Amino acid sequence: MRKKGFIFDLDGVIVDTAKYHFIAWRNLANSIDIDFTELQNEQLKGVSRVKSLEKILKWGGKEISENQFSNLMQQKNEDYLSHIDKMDNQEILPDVCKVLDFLIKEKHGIALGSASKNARMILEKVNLIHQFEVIVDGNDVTKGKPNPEVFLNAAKELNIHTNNCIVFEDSVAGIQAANTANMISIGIGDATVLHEADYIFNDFTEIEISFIKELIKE
Ligand code: B16
Ligand code: MG
Repeated sequence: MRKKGFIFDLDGVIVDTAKYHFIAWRNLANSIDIDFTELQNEQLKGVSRVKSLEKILKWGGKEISENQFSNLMQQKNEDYLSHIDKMDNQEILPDVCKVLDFLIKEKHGIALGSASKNARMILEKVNLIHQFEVIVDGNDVTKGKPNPEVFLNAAKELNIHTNNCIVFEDSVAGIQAANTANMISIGIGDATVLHEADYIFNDFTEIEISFIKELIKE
């Protein structure tokens, strides 16, 4: 059996921080008289902080100075971090640890591949930081998903060929990034949204260890 590399996205795969992003982006948008809906929040999944604010300003038809832009970015992140600060391991999504523990026991490579610049802090909060051999996050890349940079860097650091890497992702941009990187893509979420993925599950409770064993055999 060849060692495989399993790369996990963070937000929406390991924890549901999308709800905190939503509150913080809505507060920020409303503070500059822009409406912000849950549907719009969906479109920000996997998208970097800068690109997210650019989209919100475009939706609201607003143009602002560079200085205001960086102040708003900071405002949003401070609001978001006030929620992150209260997180603990109860927020790890169901059965994520079942899969992680199995992969660690079988000695496969485990990496995080997230667009978030707060990824390390969140992993610490939920007490999973030591489970990850490699962490590549928003601080380590120059191009966001759907560019495959984050996953390619993770594979490189794991020292495992891209063909032997498997990505768990909840965003369309992330699935496209994994596919472009020639990795197996596993969508976590709505099948109609994530139809480009090689496999799709609603959540980790649907992923049997027998499925993982089959993947490892390939
Ligand atoms: P931050 P992921 C992404 O994380 C989120 O899905 C996305 O909504 C967020 O804007 C992005 O991280 C940046 O996050 O503001 O914490 O740097 O899904 O790639 O783990
Ligand atoms: Mg995500």
